[in-house]
Amino acid sequence: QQQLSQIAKFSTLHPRPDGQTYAYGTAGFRLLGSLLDSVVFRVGLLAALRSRKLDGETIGVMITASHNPPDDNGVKLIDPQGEMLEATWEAYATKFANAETDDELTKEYLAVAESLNINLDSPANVVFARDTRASGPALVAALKDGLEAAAAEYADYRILTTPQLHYIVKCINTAKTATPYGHPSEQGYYEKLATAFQIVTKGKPKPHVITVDAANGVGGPKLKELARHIGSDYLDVNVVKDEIDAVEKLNYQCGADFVKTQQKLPLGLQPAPYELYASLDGDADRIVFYYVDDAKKFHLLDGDKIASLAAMFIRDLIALSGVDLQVGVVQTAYANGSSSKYLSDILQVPITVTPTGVKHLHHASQLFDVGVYFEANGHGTVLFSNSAMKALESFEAQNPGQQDAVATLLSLAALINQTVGDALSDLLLVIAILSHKAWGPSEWNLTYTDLPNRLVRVVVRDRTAFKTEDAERKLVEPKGLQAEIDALVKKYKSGRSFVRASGTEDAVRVYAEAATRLEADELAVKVSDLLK
Ligand code: NG1
Repeated sequence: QQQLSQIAKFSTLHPRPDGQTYAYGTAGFRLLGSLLDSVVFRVGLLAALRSRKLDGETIGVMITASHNPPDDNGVKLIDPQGEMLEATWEAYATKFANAETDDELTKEYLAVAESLNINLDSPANVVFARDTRASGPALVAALKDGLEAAAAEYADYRILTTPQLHYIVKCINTAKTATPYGHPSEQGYYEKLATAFQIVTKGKPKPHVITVDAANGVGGPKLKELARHIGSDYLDVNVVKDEIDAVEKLNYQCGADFVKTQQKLPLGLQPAPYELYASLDGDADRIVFYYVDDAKKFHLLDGDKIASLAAMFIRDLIALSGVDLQVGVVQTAYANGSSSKYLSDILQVPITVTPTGVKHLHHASQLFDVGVYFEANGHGTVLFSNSAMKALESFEAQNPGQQDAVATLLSLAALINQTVGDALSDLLLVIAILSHKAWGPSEWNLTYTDLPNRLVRVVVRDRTAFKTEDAERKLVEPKGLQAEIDALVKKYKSGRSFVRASGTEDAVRVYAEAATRLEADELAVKVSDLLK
């Protein structure tokens, strides 16, 4: 009862803006930072309930708007194993955020507690962090009010990348198990990754210096710290776009999203030919790579290229090791057709296609012994199942080749963030693989050639009218539209196109690919015209 009156009291300090409706989507809540105060307060309440429901396991709350513009912000919850919030709880989050009055909010709170048999006197534990946005500190204050109102214990990890907080959540919740994930601190994260990188690349030539565009976000200082732990005997990283104090520059004409969607270099970058470059997004959970050739032509190495590289390397290591494990890849409809062909025809690894949103990819990749998942935009990771880890740890190698391969696989599992896509960990993974293969970016790029493609954002009257099936590759509604798209696609060599409603913006996305740039552009325009 005391908790409920505290919630009602604190809630008056965080009023919900009139006329605003909120939805917990694939990226949590995300909109203008100035509209999020009440939402973040209420997320604090929900995080406390979630922890109580899970016997006091620690829940994470990350305040970030990732690749979005500087004035935006967002908030998302992290489940105990470092995974995204369980889908059924997204609906509670949305309900809490939209409760009209303080009274309605306490009623919702009680209703969730009662319907899920949650004891409100049991312990609740929450950890949180934020990115570098100007609206962050005020939102943290709102979150603390929510946690205090709900009588939760909490720890403020201050400024972190999103994947660092996922790592810490998993570390805390596995600390007392037989397989602790690591030390639950930022320091522990650097040490774990640095040690794994040193082991994986031991005896290989030192990689060329890599230049990383940190989108003027949190990834900049964190990458420098990580590189310091790795040591310049192993790796030289040149971090650019690292002005975190110039808040208006966050993600502005730089960063992973800009480079991937514009298919061009970050503003002002003057790359040397055939050297490797990378761009992070604003909270460092995504990465894309690129280089220019002699003619200064830009070549993008996106999430599909990372997935293919990782799948190839791990598949070969598994074959060398003699351990009976299957590697599989999870993609979305946005994966370039050439990458899927390369994976299935050349590498002969199984592919699963899921709807957009990393939680879908993450779950699907848990079904493989080793599941590689990446969205084309560079968000992804590689998951080693518990049984794969046990098989590797207990394997008795018959020769040094097998022993080496098993040791490398085990170090890769430590190097790769097992909770969520992590730009810093993925960066090290790619560098380690390239150094094993003695490849530069152009050799990596040669594995397959992307089909030219175009992604178009179309604003429509009602995006909810667009319903899909078959992992978003076919429209079922509006009726008849898919047949019209199919008829257009048929006219193009290697043509493929699909339409789906965005989960993060009020728009519909049209994707098209075809044998030539001209045809891909034309197909995208023609399909977009069908929507008008
Ligand atoms: P939507 O807006 O649903 O297309 C976008 C990205 C996703 C994912 C989410 C979450 C594309 C085409 N879509 O989703 O891959 O990253 O944002 O941030 O890149």
